[in-house]
Amino acid sequence: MKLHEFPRHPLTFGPSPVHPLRRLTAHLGGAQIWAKREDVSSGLAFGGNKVRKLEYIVPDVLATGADTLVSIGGYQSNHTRQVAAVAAYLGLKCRLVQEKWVPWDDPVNDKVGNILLSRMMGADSRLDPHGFDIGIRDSWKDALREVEASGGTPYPIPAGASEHRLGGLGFANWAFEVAEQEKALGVFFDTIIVCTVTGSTHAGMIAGFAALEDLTGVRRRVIGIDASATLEQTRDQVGRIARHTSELIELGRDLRDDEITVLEGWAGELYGVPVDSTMEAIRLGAQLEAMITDPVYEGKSLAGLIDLVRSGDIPATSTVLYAHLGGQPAINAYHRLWS
Ligand code: 5PA
Repeated sequence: MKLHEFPRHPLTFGPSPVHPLRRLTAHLGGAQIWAKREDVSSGLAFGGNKVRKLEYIVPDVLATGADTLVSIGGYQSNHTRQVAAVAAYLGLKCRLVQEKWVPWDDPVNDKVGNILLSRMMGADSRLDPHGFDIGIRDSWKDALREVEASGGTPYPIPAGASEHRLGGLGFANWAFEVAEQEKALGVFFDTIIVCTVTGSTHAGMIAGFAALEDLTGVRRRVIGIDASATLEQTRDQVGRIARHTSELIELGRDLRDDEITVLEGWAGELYGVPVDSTMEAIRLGAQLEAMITDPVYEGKSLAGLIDLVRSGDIPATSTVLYAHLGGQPAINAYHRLWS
């Protein structure tokens, strides 16, 4: 099937906004920097990148007749909050496994921000002591069995919706949305910067931009910035999901190695724990653009962008698009960083 033939259940206001970051661009004195904002593109509980992925998954949920969405993430998972939002919006139940993915010593880390919002929206959100892992987890399988045992019909959504068959489609379509916006704005983004952890955001973009390249003959760089700190696992997962999504949308060729780029250097030692470059990026985004980024994801990808522009790896002649994927509710669970 071609991408536009896959059913899509609208959960966003429409295309996410694209705008220039003029003060950040002037401050760095290199490439022109723009942002595309998944954080302000939906009315569902502060939105974010999972809403776009779920637009392609909801038709399958409705077709199966499931009554409970079951998913998994860390205490401060943005993904599980967005699954809770979509469940509430569709009138379904929601069961969430929230693992202790981050050894972050903050007394409200398991109480405020994303987890508070999920509970407010009626999700059955339960804590689990297991640590970070982007793979398929037993705790999640147990939750699926529990829902079944209590008479419900679960619909499984893995971490970040990434290992889901349709998980890459939302961001494959993002590529075509960018192309439309470029036409309207009279601009061309030769480089895209995206945060990557469970992989299907970046992987979907790779598949979508590959399809676009085959139509237009124009190449661009899609650079994933690792925020998992488990680089090999994330790189494998991005490659696998990008290939799978390419097949799904009938790309008709193999992906080249240069189409799959996940860079390390800004994740620090541990997922979810900010380092100096993260804090500098968060400060620059906030104080130059009032663009709020978080210490787990977007602060790390913004740090990557800043360094690549400063070093000239992204040359001054470039126009670069920073994919802002959301994540702001988690800042409440990191209040010590600013108090
Ligand atoms: C997340 C993911 P992928 O997981 O698709 O690679 O996206 C990375 C990412 N930015 C980037 C934000 C704000 C994100 O929330 N979050 C996960 C979560 O549980 O919230 C899936 C890990």
